[in-house]
Amino acid sequence: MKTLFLSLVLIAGFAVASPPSALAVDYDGDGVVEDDCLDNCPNVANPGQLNTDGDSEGDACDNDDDGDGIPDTQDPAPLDSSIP
Ligand SMILES: [Ca+2]
Ligand SMILES: [Ca+2]
Ligand SMILES: [Ca+2]
Ligand SMILES: [Ca+2]
Repeated sequence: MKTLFLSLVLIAGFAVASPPSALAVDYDGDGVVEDDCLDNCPNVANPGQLNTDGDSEGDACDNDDDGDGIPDTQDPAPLDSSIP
């Protein structure tokens, strides 16, 4: 019986001592972890996380930075939605 108790204590102690299962991953190496969608461009290194239009994608991977519906490649002012 004492052995069983000791085993339970050891198991409980190990569970507490183990690191949290949620690993902080940073695939693009910009210092912003991808967990919980903290990195607004998980595949593009953008340490500043600049996001002009405030949507879910940072400027580094958003093909419409100002959110006016005109893609950056065709937008005369890609960072100003007031200029169509
Ligand atoms: Ca990252
Ligand atoms: Ca990133
Ligand atoms: Ca954006
Ligand atoms: Ca645009």
